[in-house]
Amino acid sequence: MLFKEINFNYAWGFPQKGLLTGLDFRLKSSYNESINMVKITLKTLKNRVQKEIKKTDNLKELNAIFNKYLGKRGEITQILRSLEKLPKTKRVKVGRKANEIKNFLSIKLDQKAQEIKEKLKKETEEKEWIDITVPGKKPLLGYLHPLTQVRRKIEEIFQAMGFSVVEGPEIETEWYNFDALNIPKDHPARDLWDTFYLKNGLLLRTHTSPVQVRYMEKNNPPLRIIVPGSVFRHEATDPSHEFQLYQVEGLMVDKKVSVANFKAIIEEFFQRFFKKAVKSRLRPDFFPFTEPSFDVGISCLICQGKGCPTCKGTGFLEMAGAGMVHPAVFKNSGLNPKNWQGWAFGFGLERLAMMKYKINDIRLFRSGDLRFLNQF
Ligand code: FA5
Repeated sequence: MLFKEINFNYAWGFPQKGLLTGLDFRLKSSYNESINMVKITLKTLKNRVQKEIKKTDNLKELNAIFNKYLGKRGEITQILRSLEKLPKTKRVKVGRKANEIKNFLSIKLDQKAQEIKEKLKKETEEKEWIDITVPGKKPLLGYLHPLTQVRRKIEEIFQAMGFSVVEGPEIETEWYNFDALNIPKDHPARDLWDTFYLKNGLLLRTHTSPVQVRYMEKNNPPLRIIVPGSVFRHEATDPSHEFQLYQVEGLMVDKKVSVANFKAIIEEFFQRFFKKAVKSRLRPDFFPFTEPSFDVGISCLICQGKGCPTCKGTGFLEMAGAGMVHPAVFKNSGLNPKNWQGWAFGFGLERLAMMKYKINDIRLFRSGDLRFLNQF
């Protein structure tokens, strides 16, 4: 009660407008009495603040206590301010006392803040405790798909033999995929390639051979290129057939290029790719864009040529189509066939990978089966 009254009037003798109710110290009390009252008020406040500090356990409340008593408009601050109006002798005495209390409470508030912070820190540490001695979880490392590894190896070998690596579009026109390669419309040879046609008249390229024409249109011979890339065929799948596959086209054009050059290059390639001597064979074949044409096979490394489902019991697996560039293709590419000779091939990249790693089913490559992929 005392605190309430005094607090209400701590303007003591110089009351604020409308504040003065019961105690007008200037009129009713002497300064001494007033000073005593202030001292009592301060003591009361001190006890009260201490109790409040003790009770609280969070920084927000603690801050509120500070503002309530020691902040700009805090009760103790106001008392201190009102001391200015006392005569100097009295002011010093009361002022010292008031300041002592103020400092004491400031320290208490600081200590409590520290205590709360420590407690919070401890709690967080307990919650977020990390045992640095526990063995770490090994992150899964990504690695290259076996077909990418094989493609890079093929590129490396051919680049070392002076070939450039070139790309072409997977969505093609009929002209580049067929006509320019000497496969006219309605010619039965088109049936060799089961084609996915798109609604806009374009198609998914069925082989990488269109890039021969695209490249020769823009680059003058002599030239040596390989063209790795995806091709698409509307085919049923089996252990050696996929409907989406990678091919690697090869093209060499110069003044005098022969089948002997082709054989030498291809055998060197097999040697470097398989890192051992591999039995290869060329058999006559037919492609409208090469003349003569042949298919390139190697002895099946899965069954060592004995015959298995992968090589369809023949002991050999067809790896590529090849031949000497047909004069019509040179013409369609803007080159005079009388001036140039060339050979071309088209490998199935999956088939090469199957032989290298002894994989007996081509469908495993795109199965997404990690038991398979983790082996490479
Ligand atoms: C062609 O695609 C010709 N463009 C190749 C060529 C290029 C001939 C240059 C002459 C000159 P072919 O359809 O045979 O040819 O395919 C070539 C190779 O691709 C085959 O030897 C085989 O290794 C691979 N291949 C073809 N179809 C599939 C398939 N469905 N699944 C997996 N590999 C295939």
